Amino acid sequence: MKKFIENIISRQIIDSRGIPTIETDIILNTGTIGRASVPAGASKGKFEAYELRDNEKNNYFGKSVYKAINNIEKYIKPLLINNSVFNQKEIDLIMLEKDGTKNKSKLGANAILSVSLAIARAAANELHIPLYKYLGGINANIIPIPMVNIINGGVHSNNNLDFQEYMIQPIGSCSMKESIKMCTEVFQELKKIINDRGYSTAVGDEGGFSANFHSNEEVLEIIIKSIENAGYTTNEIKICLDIAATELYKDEKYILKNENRELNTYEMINYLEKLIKNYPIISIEDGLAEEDYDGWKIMTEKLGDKCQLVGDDLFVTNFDKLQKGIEENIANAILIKLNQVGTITETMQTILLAQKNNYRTIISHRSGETEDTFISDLSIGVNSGQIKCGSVSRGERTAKYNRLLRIEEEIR
Ligand code: 2PG
Ligand code: MG
Repeated sequence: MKKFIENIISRQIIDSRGIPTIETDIILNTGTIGRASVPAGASKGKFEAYELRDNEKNNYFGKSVYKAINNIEKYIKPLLINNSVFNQKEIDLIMLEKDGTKNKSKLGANAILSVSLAIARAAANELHIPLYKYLGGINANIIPIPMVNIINGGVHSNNNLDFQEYMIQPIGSCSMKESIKMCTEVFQELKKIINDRGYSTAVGDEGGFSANFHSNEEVLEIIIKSIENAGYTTNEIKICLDIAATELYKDEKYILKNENRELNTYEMINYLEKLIKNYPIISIEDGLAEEDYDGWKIMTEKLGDKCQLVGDDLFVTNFDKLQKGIEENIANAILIKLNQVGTITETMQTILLAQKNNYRTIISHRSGETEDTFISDLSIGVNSGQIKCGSVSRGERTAKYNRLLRIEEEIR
């Protein structure tokens, strides 16, 4: 019996920040359903695929997504009905051609992505295999090492921290089960320290603590203390930062409010170098702004062999941007976000390009998330090696970790 797409239903749901987003159901003639939803960023790269919102003042402050949903109903659905659900590439291409723009601004990357992901899920469900296996086949078996966010700053919190994310990575762990144990224990110890200092234990958008601290260094000291209090060493658990430097960059200067300093590119690189030297930091994401391209070259030359340098806003999961970065020796790792590019096909092409060129890959959530755990399966499906999906608190983040725990049980 031919298995084809019989219906597509999209709806508006809310994300973890209480902002509307799209959820799409793909319904097959066999009765099988594939469902997926789309996350949203706060610190967005300039060249991300276009997120279509209604911009009607009286509708969720302009944030509703009914136009994008209407685009699915009116333009995408008629083209996909009766197609085989196993034609992921063709389906993604049909949507790209219908959109016709470079950044998916006509139909909306959020509209396109919700369909693209739901198609993959429907296909996996139809075959009665888990999503990671559908995406990666028998080769999908590497459990990623997580970067677990424990302190939020930047635009993910209203505290005073310049850096957006302070994360820990349990490099001494051999399994997801162990990674979760290690990071959760550190998280609890961190909470005690923060509480003892009389700071707020409230959490930010990605579930990390969101208090006001005296300096970036104070945060790093506290993290080390909580690693030790939990009974681990900084050989087993390292620190990763997402500076999200584009947000700090004004008139060719990096404004560090917390430090009361303004740094030029060279000074910023020196500052990061000093941090790497003094603290067990092994990964820095967006250490410089996306437009500071020459700075990135210098930073990679200076720090590239000491530290993982991750391009997020810099590459926006874009194949051509990564290709250029590889040719010019910029960064040595890429953050992968499905909604920066807008289809699963393009996302996987970018991942493959990175892997072929020895750039490390980190599959990532967004600061505005849903309960969808697609990225957990994707990280294993493509053997990304690393994943960043927030703290060990807040349900939309723990959903991803809990999914990874279940997958680990299946493939070990
Ligand atoms: C980032 C992401 C996810 P946002 O900068 O890496 O942590 O944040 O989704 O706000 O872009
Ligand atoms: Mg980032």
